Amino acid sequence: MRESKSLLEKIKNKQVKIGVIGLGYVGIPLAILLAKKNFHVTGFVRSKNKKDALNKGISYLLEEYMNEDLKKVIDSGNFSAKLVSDTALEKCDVYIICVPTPINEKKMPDLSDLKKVAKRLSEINLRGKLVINESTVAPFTTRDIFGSIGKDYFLVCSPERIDPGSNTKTTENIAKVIGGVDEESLELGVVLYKQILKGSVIRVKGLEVAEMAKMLENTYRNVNIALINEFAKLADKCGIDILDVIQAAKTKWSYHSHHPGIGVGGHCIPVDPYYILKLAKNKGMDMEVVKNSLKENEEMPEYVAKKVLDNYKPGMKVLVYGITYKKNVADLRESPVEVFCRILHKNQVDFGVYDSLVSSGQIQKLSFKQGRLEKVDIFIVGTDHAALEDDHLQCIGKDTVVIDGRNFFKQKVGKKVIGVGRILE
Ligand code: SAJ
Repeated sequence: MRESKSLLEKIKNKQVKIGVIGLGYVGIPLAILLAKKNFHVTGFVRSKNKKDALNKGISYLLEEYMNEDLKKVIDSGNFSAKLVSDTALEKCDVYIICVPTPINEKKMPDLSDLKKVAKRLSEINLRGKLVINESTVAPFTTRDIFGSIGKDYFLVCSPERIDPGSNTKTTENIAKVIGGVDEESLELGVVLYKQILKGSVIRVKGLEVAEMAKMLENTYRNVNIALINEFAKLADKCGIDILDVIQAAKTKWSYHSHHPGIGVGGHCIPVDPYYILKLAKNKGMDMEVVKNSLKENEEMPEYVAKKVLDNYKPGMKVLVYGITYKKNVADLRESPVEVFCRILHKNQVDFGVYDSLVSSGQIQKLSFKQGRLEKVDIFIVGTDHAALEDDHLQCIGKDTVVIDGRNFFKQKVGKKVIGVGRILE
């Protein structure tokens, strides 16, 4: 019969050994936070290169600030990285799983990383230990994959809520939802998170409520972005400035504003709704609103590309400024701007790509040309990085047509600014 008292004591007096499995955008900030709060943390990764980089204080996440923090916790002796195959995994008392849950080319959930972790954990004695799933999954997945991998252990689901690129919404200060397979598991998880989070820790009834809450949060965002994209298309047809409309609508207490743009990227918002669609299908139900919203957002790169084609003539100089999925973030995953560039390529548009957060090697790896900050005939905003404020001055002349995929420009620049749901001329 399992008992949670000794583990609870060890968590309270920070004697537990914590294993964070999966060191990426979620795992690294979490491991650093735990180590900063004087927990003993081992980060477990699959690749030797990542392990060695982490132990040298290189977070390989491109966000510089992470490296300093990493070096500090390594020097403190509270953090080190090991291979997930290392026997050190068996010495942990708490496992926090932060591996990716992407979709495959058929837009179906890919749970292979989670299943590999479950298999690895099933090889060790989990008695009296706590397993926490932070990876984003649909309801019933945590139970299906981690519910029977050993005897007499505790199981919790607390979906990550990272906001990459934000220095206000950090791992430490966001509210965190947590559900347990039973009361004892939940209590252990709540006590642990309360030791490290300044934000509130929200107990919910069971693993599935926590899983579905995460699905709802991100599907809500996808649907609302789709709604404003659809309104922007209508605004284009009506000659109404969508930003004026949003400013006006924002004065209503129940309106939560989103902005139209070239598309929806990242490893959360365009991905997570496919997980809930799969569950709905398994339950014999279609979710038309969710399906149509995904489609609406996925069509935005094409919608903006058409604006380029309407203004492009062979021989023109064209620059795509910014190719990552979101402003001030160096991540290319699911970037709609990459999709947009492929469409330009397919239509024989000759263009260069410039993104101060992306190396020319990465741009060439995408088989695009490295662009330069110079006067061009067509200047396209793919990602509205902060540097655009200054960089655009080197690129936009009086005859430059600007295709503003992020509605960055609030005043007319160049010959005219063609936005998404607005035109400045
Ligand atoms: N986007 C729009 N219009 C909007 C908001 C976003 O087109 O009004 C686009 C962005 O350019 C980007 C994509 O959608 O391509 C996703 O944007 P995001 O701000 O949601 O960026 P993420 O993926 O970093 O979202 C994260 C998510 N965090 C987690 O999943 C844990 C998301 O849930 C958060 O809502 C979001 O941060 C946030 O709040 O900033």
